[in-house]
Amino acid sequence: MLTSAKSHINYDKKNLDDRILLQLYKNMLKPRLIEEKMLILIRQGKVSKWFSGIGQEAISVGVTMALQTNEYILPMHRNLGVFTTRDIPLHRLFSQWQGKANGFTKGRDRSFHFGTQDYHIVGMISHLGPQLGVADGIALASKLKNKGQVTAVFTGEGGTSEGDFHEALNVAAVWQLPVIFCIENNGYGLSTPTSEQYYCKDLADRGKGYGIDSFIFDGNNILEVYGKVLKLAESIRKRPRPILIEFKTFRMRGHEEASGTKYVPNELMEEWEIKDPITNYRNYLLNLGVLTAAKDEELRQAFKAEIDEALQVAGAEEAIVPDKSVELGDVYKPFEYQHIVPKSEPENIRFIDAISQGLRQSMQRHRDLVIMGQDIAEYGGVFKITEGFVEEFGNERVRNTPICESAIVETAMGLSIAGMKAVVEMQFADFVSSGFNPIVNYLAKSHYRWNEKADVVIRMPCGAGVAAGPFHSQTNEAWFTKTPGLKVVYPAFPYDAKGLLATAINDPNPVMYFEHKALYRSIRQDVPTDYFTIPFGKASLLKEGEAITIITYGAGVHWALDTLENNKDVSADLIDLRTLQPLDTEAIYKSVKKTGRAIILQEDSLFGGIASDLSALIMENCFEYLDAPVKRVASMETPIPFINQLEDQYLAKGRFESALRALLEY
Ligand SMILES: Cc1ncc(C[n+]2csc(CCOP(=O)(O)OP(=O)(O)O)c2C)c(N)n1
Repeated sequence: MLTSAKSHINYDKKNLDDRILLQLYKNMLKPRLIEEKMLILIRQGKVSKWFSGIGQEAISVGVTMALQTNEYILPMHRNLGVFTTRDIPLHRLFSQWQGKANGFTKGRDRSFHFGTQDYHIVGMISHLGPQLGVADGIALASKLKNKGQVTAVFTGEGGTSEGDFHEALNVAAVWQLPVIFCIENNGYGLSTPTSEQYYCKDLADRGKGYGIDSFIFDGNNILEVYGKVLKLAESIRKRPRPILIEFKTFRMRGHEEASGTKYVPNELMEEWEIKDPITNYRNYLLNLGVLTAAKDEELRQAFKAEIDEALQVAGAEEAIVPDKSVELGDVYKPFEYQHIVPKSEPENIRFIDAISQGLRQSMQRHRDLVIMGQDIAEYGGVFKITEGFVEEFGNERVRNTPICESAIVETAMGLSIAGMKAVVEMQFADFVSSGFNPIVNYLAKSHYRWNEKADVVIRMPCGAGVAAGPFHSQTNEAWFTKTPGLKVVYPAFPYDAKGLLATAINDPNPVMYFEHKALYRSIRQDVPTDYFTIPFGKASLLKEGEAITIITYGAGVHWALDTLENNKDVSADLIDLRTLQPLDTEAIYKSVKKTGRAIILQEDSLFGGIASDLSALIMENCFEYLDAPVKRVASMETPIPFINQLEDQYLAKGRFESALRALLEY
């Protein structure tokens, strides 16, 4: 039995009662004992990876106990104490770590990479930083709905070097969001010491640069962590604003169990060993008389029994049997499309007006919809699509953002987690590269990983033909069609643009909505003035013919129409795909089986584009019907040049007619 000794941490219990004092102890002891068991299981090969939080328990436990149970926490890989303090049944945690179905990811993601709405916990993705911006979104929802709730989000000191950290802090400051940013400074990021990670004295100093109040707390002192965070949380609930806390602590084991700590000087280990948050607190409670050695032993035995029992439950659970349809069925959240037919008279409007009208009507319909983007509020956006929106919907729902695509995509995800909807306007589709990581790794994979929707539409003003050069002309849909979990919409006409945008906003899955800039003011159509929807995954057959199938989308549709206008003798089916994910393969195969010839026109450069996959699909599914090889026509394998004559040469448009003729003559 352990006995009492001196405490090396200065505790001050202030007015905390014995019940809380003891609860804090129990909540730290439980994850410690789980971890000790885990170390044995790892040696036995029963758990694959383990990121130890031994020595850092006071931070997870103190912060979690300072929050209310319906306030969101976004923990990292060393925050087991967050999960156990929220009382998640241990057998479910063990199932999660063993990749079993009773875990939280059905064996699809490991360790702490999961969230659970039941416990208001949103777990990390491996990339570390993105959840900082997600916390902004959850906090924004709390603020917009006057919920008076705070959100706590964790990062290691290593993660503070990522752009996400800086973007998230800045957004939280500019919008005064109730977020508690918790840095666990444990001395090392994998093998990298703090001296190679940042140059300022304390990471808390970063708060000043963003106009955020910041604090340094002893991360090994449970009473300091709990007491101070409790006070701050109370204050933030009343007056929403972000704060930054740097918790000083130390990582007592390797980055992960297999990697060891050879690079850590012994003196450091020894220095921190005596500051162990549990041993010291135990001694403090023993001296105080709140805990006795016998009671402590009793607690330990009870936890060990609970752990063993839970391990048995998880161990007895059957291993997952792979089933393709189950896996494919969880990539997207099921969406019951509601077909809404327009009733009003049409009006002849431009492509851009249709998008603006569609967005406005969705804002009217969905009170929980927030749109965010650079210069979209009073200025109306660089293309003026949101002109007049602030007057109608107010600045809370039509939000100008700082220039930080990643944090805004993450904020949109946070809004979705908190039950709202978001549309993000990329100023130009090209700039999505600065928000690429959260789109392809966070939004796209959420439903598959932990059953959480990403109710976000990203508007992508894209495309060439406006002599705008390499960074304002790209059509980068192939960056996204490649990624399971995203839907990709690419209308070519005002009617489709309006109806598909309405559907994109209704759909709870992440949708990349491409709107071609060259069509904005050049294409007009009669479009009903009231709200209507168009289903995804239905191509439109714009022309019917016998000799060849032309498949295209976006500006390519208009290039093909012009070409057919100038080649009246060509009898072609012209398919406008309208959505690339889901893809209407049925319409493609039906037409190709009829004509026996297929040509695919794509504005993007050739290699790795959607045309290549369409070609492969046609070969695989219609080979016996083909009278000629499938032809892809795309733009040159260069970046998009600026000046007109170079841009014209680059674009597929100029090569389409000859390719069409050649294929017909094959
Ligand atoms: C974007 C990205 N880069 C690198 C890694 C590999 N990696 C995982 S954790 C880690 C160290 C993180 O250090 P820190 O943020 O201080 O947290 P700690 O592990 O010390 O708790 C690294 C380099 C990663 N997961 N994601």
